[in-house]
This record gives sequence, C-alpha cells and structure tokens, in this order.
Amino acid sequence: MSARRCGLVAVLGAANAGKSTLVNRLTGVKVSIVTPKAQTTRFRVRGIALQGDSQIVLVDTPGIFQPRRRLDKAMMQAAWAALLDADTIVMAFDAHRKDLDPHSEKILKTLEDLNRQAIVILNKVDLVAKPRLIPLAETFAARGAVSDVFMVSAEKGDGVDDLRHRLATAIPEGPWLFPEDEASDLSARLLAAEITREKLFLNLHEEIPYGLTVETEGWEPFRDGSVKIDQSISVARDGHRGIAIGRGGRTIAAVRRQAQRELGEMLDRKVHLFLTVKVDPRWSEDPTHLRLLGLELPGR
Ligand SMILES: Nc1nc2c(ncn2[C@@H]2O[C@H](COP(=O)(O)OP(=O)(O)OP(=O)(O)O)[C@@H](O)[C@H]2O)c(=O)[nH]1
Ligand SMILES: [Mg+2]
Repeated sequence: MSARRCGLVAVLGAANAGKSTLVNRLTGVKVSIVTPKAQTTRFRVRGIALQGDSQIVLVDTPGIFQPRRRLDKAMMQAAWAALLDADTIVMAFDAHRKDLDPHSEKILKTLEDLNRQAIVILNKVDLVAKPRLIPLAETFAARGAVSDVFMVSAEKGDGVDDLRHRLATAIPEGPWLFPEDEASDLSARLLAAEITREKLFLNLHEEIPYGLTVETEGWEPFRDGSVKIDQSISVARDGHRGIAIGRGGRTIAAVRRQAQRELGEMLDRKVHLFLTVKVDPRWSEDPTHLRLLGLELPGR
C-alpha cells in the first residue's frame, strides 16, 4: 500500500479566470459560488477532492484585482495568505485572453520572488481554437515560476481528471486532515448565504452586487423534515434597497425562488427561505461580520 498524501493546493488567478468553477469540478460538488461577474469569491473556500491515497485540499481564493475598498484589501490579503500557506500552487488563467494580464503577471512575479513554482491552468479552452493555445502555453512554460501547463475546461470537465492526478502526486505525504466524506469546510449556514449571494449577483447589476452581503440568521428544522432558513441581505445604500427588491418585489422574489430551489437540492429536503433586505453601509467595515467570512480587516 502506498503512503497517504494530504496537502493544501491554493488556486489563484485574476478575477473571473474560472477558479471557483475549477475547484467545484475537482471537488465534484459545488463548494464555491460562480457567476459571470468578476470578484464573485470574497474569501477562502476549501473544497476537498480525493484521488487514490491523496486528499487534495483545494483552496479557492478571491481573484487578484486592484483593491480600492477596505473589503477589497481584505480579499486580496486572503488570496496572498493562501499562496503562502499552500503546499502546491495552481494559477488559473483565462485562455480566452490573448496575453498575460497585469494581475497574472503579479502572481508570477510574487512566485519568482518567493522562489516557488505553480502549475498553470489555461482554462476555458472550449472557447479557444487549439493553435492559439500553443504560444500562450509557451509563454507560461518559459517562466521559471511555472512547473507545468495544463489545458482545461473547468466548465466542460476536459483535462480535469489529468489535473487531479497531477495534484495527487504533487502534495506531500501525510495523514488526511479531513474526514473521508467531507467535501468542504464551509458551514451549512455560510454556504446557504453564499448561494443566495450568487443569485443576487446574477439578478443585480452595476455596483449593487459589490456592495451587498448575506447572512444566515435563522435555521429551524421542522418535524416534517423541512427547514426554515432566515437570511438578511445588507445593501450599501438606501437607493440599492428598492432595486434589490425590484418593482412589485419581483427581483427579490426571483432571487428567493432560485436560492430556495438550489438549497433544497443541496440539503436534500424542503427549504422555506425567508429574505429581508436592509440598508447597512457599515457591514464591510464590521470586523465581526468579516470574521464570519474568515476575513481580517487590514489597517487603514
Ligand atoms: N466557457 C467556459 N466558461 C467558463 C469556464 N470556467 C469558468 N467559466 C465561466 O467563467 C465565469 C467566471 O467563473 P468563476 O469560476 O466564477 O471565476 P473565478 O475565477 O472564481 O472568479 P472570481 O471569484 O470573481 O475571481 C463564469 O461565468 C463561468 O461559468 C470554462 O472552462 N469554459
Ligand atoms: Mg471565484
């Protein structure tokens, strides 16, 4: 019998590269929310994948972007901390792009400075003609900070099994850190809040999604097996509240319906979801709320 392996694999990359889609694919279940909008992931989310004797602890991170608000800075701190903690580093890159963007460049520079290497994933290859991928792969392979380059479609699943096998041998020998049947380290309450936030990101536009947060405030199981989940949505400004609710309550009703359906499937039971929208511009400065998400406020 070969020895067991276990290790942290940080997945970094520019915003929208498909990191969360990749982590979900490798894990085999949805642990991290996905939307077409950049800056969807706000904190580190662990997804646990098994491959033979290896337990691969994938750490999804907020995409690297230019931080402005204090929340942004906390998000970036979470991403860089994941890199420092990792046994193995994966850098996801949207192969749809023609060339290296400044954020991916910054990750490579940081790796070079730390004398570390990453496995680069050219993702979204379903959208790109093969000949275009070769020069891109060569550009990455020429960098000292890159150990290998994989071509993957996280969405369709192409190349994901090969990658999982590679990660299984890249991580160090050691005992498994999580029970065999655990796929994520998120609590059900936090995952439920994330699912609702995903639906809000999908139904709201411009700056509104970036200014809101969701918190699960109540979780009441009933004798018939169903569960009542109460969540509050905090929006950044007065004007955002009406938009989040929508004309005649249509927007929030759609969000509620979509989130309730997905939560029902996820929890495998009937869910009664109740949402309230409040205006709270201070949530992103509130250390208690951010700590719930595993974020620390950086100094001013
Ligand atoms: N066509 C295609 N789309 C993909 C693929 N992987 C991800 N996407 C899409 O790209 C968008 C962003 O995906 P995410 O997984 O949320 O990206 P992310 O890197 O986690 O983004 P942030 O958390 O915002 O940094 C979504 O619309 C995904 O459906 C892929 O392999 N092919
Ligand atoms: Mg993400």
